[in-house]
Parts: sequence; C-alpha cells; structure tokens
Amino acid sequence: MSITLDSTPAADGFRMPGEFEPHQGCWMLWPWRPDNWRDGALPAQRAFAAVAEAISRFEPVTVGASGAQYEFARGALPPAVRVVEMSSDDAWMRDVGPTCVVDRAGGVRGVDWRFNAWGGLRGGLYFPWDQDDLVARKVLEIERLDRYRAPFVNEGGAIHSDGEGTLLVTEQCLLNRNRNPQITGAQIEALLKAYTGATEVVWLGDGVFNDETDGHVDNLACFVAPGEVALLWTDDERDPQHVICLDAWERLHDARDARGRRFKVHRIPMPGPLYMTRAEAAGLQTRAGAKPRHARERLAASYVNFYLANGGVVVPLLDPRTDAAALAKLRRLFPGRKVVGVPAREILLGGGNIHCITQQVPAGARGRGRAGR
Ligand code: KQY
Repeated sequence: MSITLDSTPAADGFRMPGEFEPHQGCWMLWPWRPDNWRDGALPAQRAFAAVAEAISRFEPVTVGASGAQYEFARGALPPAVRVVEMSSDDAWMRDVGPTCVVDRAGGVRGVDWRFNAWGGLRGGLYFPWDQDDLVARKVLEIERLDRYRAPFVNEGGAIHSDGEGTLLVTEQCLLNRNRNPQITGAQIEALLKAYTGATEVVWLGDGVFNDETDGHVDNLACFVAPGEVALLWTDDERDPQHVICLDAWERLHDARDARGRRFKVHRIPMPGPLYMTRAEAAGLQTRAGAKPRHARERLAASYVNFYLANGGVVVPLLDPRTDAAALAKLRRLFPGRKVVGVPAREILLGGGNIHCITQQVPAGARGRGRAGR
C-alpha cells in the first residue's frame, strides 16, 4: 500500500540522501517519442538498454514501458532488468519519478513533484505532460512507498543533495518564471527545504549552455561525497560555457555547506563542443506542441551527468577526444567504485543524459553499509 501524506519530509524527520549512499534499485523509462528520439526511437532504445544493462551489474533495475512498447522493450532489455507497463509522455525518470527521502529508522518515502514538462505553456518542451506527471505516483505504488505530493513544480534533475542537509540548485531553473511564477525565491527555498529535509541551499547561477531544462544542476555539478563537488569545466574562454563554469566555481568557493564546511571542487573536462548533425535532425518527426530540433544546434553535453550505482559509476561516453580523460578523472574521484562508460550520444540528442534517465530508490532499512566512494 502507498498512502499520500499531507505533512512534509522535514516535519516527519526525513532527508534526501546523497546519490552515493546505498540504493535498493534504479528506475528508468523506455523512450518512444518520434519527435524527440530520431529514427522512431530505435537508436535511443539501444542506448537506454545499454545503460540499464550497465546499472544492473550493480543494483536491480526496473524499466517502465508503455503497453504499446512493452513486448519490444522486454525483448530488448536483459532478463535481469524488470520491465513493467507504465505510460509516460517521454522517458526522463530523474524528473518525472519520485525523489526518495529516508529517516533514521530506515524508512523510505517518495516526493512526487508537480511536473510541467520543463516550463509548461511558457517554453516547456511538449504538451500534454499528464502521463509524465503520474509516473512518480505509479513508481511509489509499485514500490509500496508512501508519497508526499509537493505543492510546487520541480524536477529531480534540478536538485542534488549531499545527504547531510545541503542542496545544490541553479537559479536559472528554480527561479525561472516558467516553473513557479506565483511564489518568491525565498518561498521556493523554504519549500525545497521542507520537501528534502535540507537546511542549506547553495544557489549556482546558470546551468549548461543551451540546456533545454533551463539549466538543471545535474548536468553542471553534483556531489561526489559530502563537502566535495564535481563541476563541469572548460578553460576555453571563447566558449559561452566558460563564464558559466567560472561563476559556479566562484559561488562554490564562497559557499559553506549545512555543516559549515567549504567545498572541495573537482573540475570535470567538458566534451566537445558538440552539435546536432543534419542527418540526426532529419531523423526526427515534427509534432505540434513539441519543441522542434535543428541541425547545428549546440548540444548540452556533460560528463557530470553520470549515475552513481551501488559500487559503480555509469558515465556517458560522448566524445572520443575527451572520454578517456573524463573516465580517468572519475576513476580517481571514486576509487572504491567501478567506473563504466556507455555510449550516450543518442541520449544527448534527446536533451539530457544518463543521470536524467535514471532515478534511484535509496536502501533505507533494506540495505545498510557503504555503496563505495
Ligand atoms: O536534465 C534532466 N534531468 C532531464 C533532461 C530532459 C530533457 C528533455 N528533452
């Protein structure tokens, strides 16, 4: 049974753990939209299947697929991956799935954010999005986890937690008029604290250049451990990404976390710059109500968009010129985990990456111990 609670996680003693804490499993969705995934979504489906397979080496994976896609998805995914029938408007489980919170007794509950396709009718990416908005509730029902329905628009990719009371977010996304125009920044910060149990919110400025989520933090920066942040980086001063990285670096340098610590910031080299090719754009169908994509558009490519699994790091491979350096850097940052690269350009073409298509359920009482650094 999953009940809907009318209190908040903070009031009930729950906190959002760090992704590096132990998981009971990972959820994904199966891509299908021909206006977002080229060539009838086949290349993206292969990429999603490779991500699911890589994560399933470390923890149980469940993939939600529509009734129409169920049989095909079941056949394309390894037997170790559980496939359940679930409708969705697209396939970004990080954003439409629940953000789970835990308490000291080992309890796990889920936060179900209001979802408006990254901007609703003021710049959102598609309409309608009603099936996406039901996904978190369905996941929590299947997992038998109680649910908090948040009273404001947010996405899982717009927040990162250190598990010790600190939240990392961007102003570009959380303060965007297309998310919660009826409330102030201070009210948004208070709501974020109430629904994640955080006591300190660190505000970065912009997210990755040309990121269609309005700058989700999960493409720019994430916690490697409490007090340590991985930050996308380019030294190329001619690249518009450079000033964004510099600003984030300065804000992190000036900030303190919930425990009063300064951050140690690790720079992760940027791939590219990468652009959508003419052939890739030609494989997309156009549809009323959905954002069109064009050849030569800059892609929001980032190695920071990795997934931390139990004992593993699943990293997008994006550019043969920089993949090896990014993997080497992540291996140094996570000596206790196996770092696995998965070709991810097809996911990038849809507007996000491996972190965006995954959502962990923390272990709670079902699994104690370390997931490895
Ligand atoms: O950054 C994410 N968490 C999601 C990316 C969504 C892109 C939609 N096309």
